[in-house]
Amino acid sequence: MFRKVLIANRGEIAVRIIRACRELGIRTVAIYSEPDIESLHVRMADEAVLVGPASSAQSYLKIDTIVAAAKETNAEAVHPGYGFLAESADFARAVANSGLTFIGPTAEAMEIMGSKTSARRAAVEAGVPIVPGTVEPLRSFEEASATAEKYGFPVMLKAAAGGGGKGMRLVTGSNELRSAFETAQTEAAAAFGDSSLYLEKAVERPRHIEIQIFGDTHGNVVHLGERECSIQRRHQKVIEECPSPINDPDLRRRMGEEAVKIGRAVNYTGAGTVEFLLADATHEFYFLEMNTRLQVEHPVTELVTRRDLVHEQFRVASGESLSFTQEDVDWQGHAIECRIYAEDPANNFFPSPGTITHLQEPSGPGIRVDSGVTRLSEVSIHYDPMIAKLAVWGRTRHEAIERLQRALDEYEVSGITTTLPFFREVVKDEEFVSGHLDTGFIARFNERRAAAKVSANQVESDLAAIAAGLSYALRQQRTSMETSAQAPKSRWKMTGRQAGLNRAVSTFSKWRKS
Ligand code: MV4
Repeated sequence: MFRKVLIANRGEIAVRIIRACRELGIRTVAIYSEPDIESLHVRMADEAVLVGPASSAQSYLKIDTIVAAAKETNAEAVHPGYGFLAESADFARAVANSGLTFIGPTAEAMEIMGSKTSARRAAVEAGVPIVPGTVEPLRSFEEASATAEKYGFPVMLKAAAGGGGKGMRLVTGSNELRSAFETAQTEAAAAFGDSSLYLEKAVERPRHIEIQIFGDTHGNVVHLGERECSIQRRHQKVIEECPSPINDPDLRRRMGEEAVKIGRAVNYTGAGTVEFLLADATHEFYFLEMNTRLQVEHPVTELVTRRDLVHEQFRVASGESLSFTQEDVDWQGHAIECRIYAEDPANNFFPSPGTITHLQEPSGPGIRVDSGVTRLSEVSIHYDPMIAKLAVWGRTRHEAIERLQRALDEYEVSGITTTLPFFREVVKDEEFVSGHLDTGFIARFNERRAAAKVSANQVESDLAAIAAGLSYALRQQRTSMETSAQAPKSRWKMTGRQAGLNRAVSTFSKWRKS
């Protein structure tokens, strides 16, 4: 096993990796940018090296500086986490060429999966189903048009160098194809420096289901089951679960076997994720792409399989065999993860940077919080706004949802705005609770929420009318008390009536303020 490892990342994932190193007796080197000097991952590591100013391009993405930091501190290996340089074949090569171990697959495997068309070719060669469409980049609009007619609309245009939905266009008819082709090309060129596109038949109401795989250097490739990631907002995952609410062991076995075939085809080592689209109506599934890294949502797999994926990454990177076989893997209970972002759900999820002035994280039975922040942490606009992940485990999906509701109610963050209030609504949503998820969930949820707001406004304006009526009645009462000489008994009655009206008006104003 390694004696010392450099972690080429920040935030919650750097903290997660440091925790695994502690357990394995590995010394840790953190890297940090200037504003991150007091951050949690720096405080937790044994050593830390400044790699540059705030901008990622000048700090967390500087390959030469990071490799030099690893050499200077006598680290033996580099863990890239996710994001930043995690899927850069150039980085993996630079690490290997300086005599260090890259915690991940080979640069070759990363390159094959980095290009979506070459990944599709690898899947076809391995005998894994892909979404019907082209496996070579389209050479012209005419070719795109002929292929679209062949497969039939609706079709998807996607960037060959893309992934994660960038440069992607849904085309529902031939009249839209030319402009979609041109804008997708322009977007792909701007985002990836490569304008090539490919085309797929569009899958309707797809579910995004991915399989966790693991390979070692002794030829073993296994899978750890699926994660349901259909709840996404602008191609960003929001909630992930294991197992999928479909919870079909036979489907899991078949998808797992296809994912392992992909892994074997590229001699995959370490943790990887094979993404599939699953057609809601037929439960047919198709290979979409492969992520050659540890993923954000790995905790739900860890909770249900009771295995530590980061430990396993270190084992296989140091040349040991996987600590378990396919037959050893089993799945117990249900886990759900929410990504807590420093974003304002009431303002179109706009980033909400600032200082965390108060923080109370949930705990207790079945709760796991992977956090990158503490009280007084600065949430900067320079980096991903995800500050923590809340993952829960229950024996059933129902129990997991109850725990999640409880944990979300316990969670307190002040100083910045977070997506916590949004999750508190999602976990009570009937469609979410039903588990019948697809990638259109968030759009439908937002519509339901907007409609609920309209009816809440209606109640408010009705009550405002009642309050106006009460005030009027109160004034009338006062006027008549002041002007008429009443018998003592009826005066007493009127004073009581007035007190009642006063109470009603005050209750209403309090309600309006809350
Ligand atoms: C699709 C699709 C339907 N048909 N491909 C979006 C991100 C990228 N990884 C692939 N994506 C999709 N590809 C075909 N042929 C629908 C999506 C899609 C989607 C997929 C997963 C999760 C959320 C999504 C939201 C919109 C569209």
